[in-house]
Amino acid sequence: MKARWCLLALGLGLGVSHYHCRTRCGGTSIVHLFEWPWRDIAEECENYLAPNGFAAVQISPPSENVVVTQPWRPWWERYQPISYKLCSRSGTEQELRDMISRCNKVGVKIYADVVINHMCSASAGEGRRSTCGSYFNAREEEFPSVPYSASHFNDDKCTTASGNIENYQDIYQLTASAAQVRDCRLVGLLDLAHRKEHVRERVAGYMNTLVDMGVAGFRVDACKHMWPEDLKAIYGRLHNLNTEWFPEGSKPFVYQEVIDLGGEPIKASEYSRLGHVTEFKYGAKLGSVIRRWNGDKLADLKTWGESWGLMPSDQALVFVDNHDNQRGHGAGGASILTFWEPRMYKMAVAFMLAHPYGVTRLMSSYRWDRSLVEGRVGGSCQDQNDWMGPPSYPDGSTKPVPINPDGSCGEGWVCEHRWHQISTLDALLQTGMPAGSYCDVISGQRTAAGMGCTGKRITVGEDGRAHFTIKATEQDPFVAIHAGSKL
Ligand code: AAO
Repeated sequence: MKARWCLLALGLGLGVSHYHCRTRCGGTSIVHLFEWPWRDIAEECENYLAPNGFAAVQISPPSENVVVTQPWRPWWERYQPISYKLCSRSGTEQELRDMISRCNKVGVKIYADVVINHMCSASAGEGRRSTCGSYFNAREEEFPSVPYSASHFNDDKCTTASGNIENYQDIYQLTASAAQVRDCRLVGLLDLAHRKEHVRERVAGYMNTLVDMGVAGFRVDACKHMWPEDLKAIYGRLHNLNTEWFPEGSKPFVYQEVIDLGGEPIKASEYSRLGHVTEFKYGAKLGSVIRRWNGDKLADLKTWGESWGLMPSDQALVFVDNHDNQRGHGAGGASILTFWEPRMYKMAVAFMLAHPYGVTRLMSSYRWDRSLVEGRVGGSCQDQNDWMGPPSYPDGSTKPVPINPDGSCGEGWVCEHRWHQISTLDALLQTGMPAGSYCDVISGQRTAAGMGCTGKRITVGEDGRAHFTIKATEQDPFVAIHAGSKL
């Protein structure tokens, strides 16, 4: 039966400007410019993101971190804070401030990835091996630049022998397990005691410094490892957004990293009353469908959404992959699609951007010299180089992001957000409609005489296919034709 309607959408998702955006509020998607220098982000906001309708950039942690040299300057050193001073591999405080204002000026918001659950590793030693040169003593839990001292950590609360999280799954000792995940050290990282007034004050102070600089929201790292009531107390202290760029009374947009793929006592739903939450099932399930695993078919995606066991759409922050699971860290499993499999990846991202579920976030990566070996789990493989940092100079400082004449990025930066299949739909697609010329009812309408069209004309060939070009920047990145719009 020939279709009577054909609707095609290329949306770049949602904009967000409120604490907890519950309705579609214009604008477009977030892009995580992973490890980008602040100077390059400012350029990208002005030259590409604003013109192409992106709403926001997620930036890598801006706080001072420990400098790790074994392995050599891994990306993950940025998840080991030493203080809340704002100098990092991405640049100085002044460069950060300049980037935030230049991006805000062109309508691209900045969301900062904030690491507030912990400080550096307990085995990070002592000294000034840090991105601002601040002194610290991990063994004694001394961070004078904040200041934090041993009494500000959870050592007294953690009951595991190692002091580390030893078991996520311990569903039967619900309270003990939850406590373990929240009061013990995540992979050996010194766990802050957020029930303490001093810690709440320091953490909120750090986040408010960023808000006052013009940041519009936060990706809050490792929320699963903090008690919801402690986070509520901290969020409650956050300033309203800077009125130089945002309406009076605007609240920071908060999205919380909680890995909940089921099977553990701590649930993402415990955090959704505080802000958006990462929906890790999204990428895992979509990857499985696009790979056609488990007999899944693309057509099944027509029911995509909460009926697939995903959290309510207005609570969800979604992505095809993130900086962890594109390199086997965190969670999501083998079905996760990444830039290493471009054809399927583009399909997944285009679907995510066109589908109305959740607040969407694009990953923008750099390439590294993968070294895949047999993993601990049979059949799985592990990347021995999953630690490798961004394109850098011998001194460890991050290289700029060069833009090639064709709009792609050079020097090992992948820039999936610049892939034209992601920013522009330019394809010959099956419409299922009878051959003929149709008026696109989104961009226009048939003229009174019926032969003209005030909008786009779509020509459907004998095989039912038609060529569509939809740029992400179009006001309404949709095309719709139906039997009645045939010219
Ligand atoms: C580095 C070294 C460590 C060293 C440490 C201290 O790699 O060997 O001990 O320094 O010296 C990043 C890196 C870490 C790095 C860390 C600090 O990924 O490798 O450690 O910086 O430099 C958990 C957390 C989650 C976290 C994830 C990586 O819940 O929040 O681990 N992600 C965030 C950031 C991440 C960062 C940190 C937190 C720390 O995005 O970049 O770490 O700031 C289960 C649990 C998950 C748990 C995973 C992994 O997942 O559910 O909550 O994530 O295990 O531990 C299936 C299951 C799924 C399970 C998964 C894996 O998929 O369904 O539930 O298997 O087992």
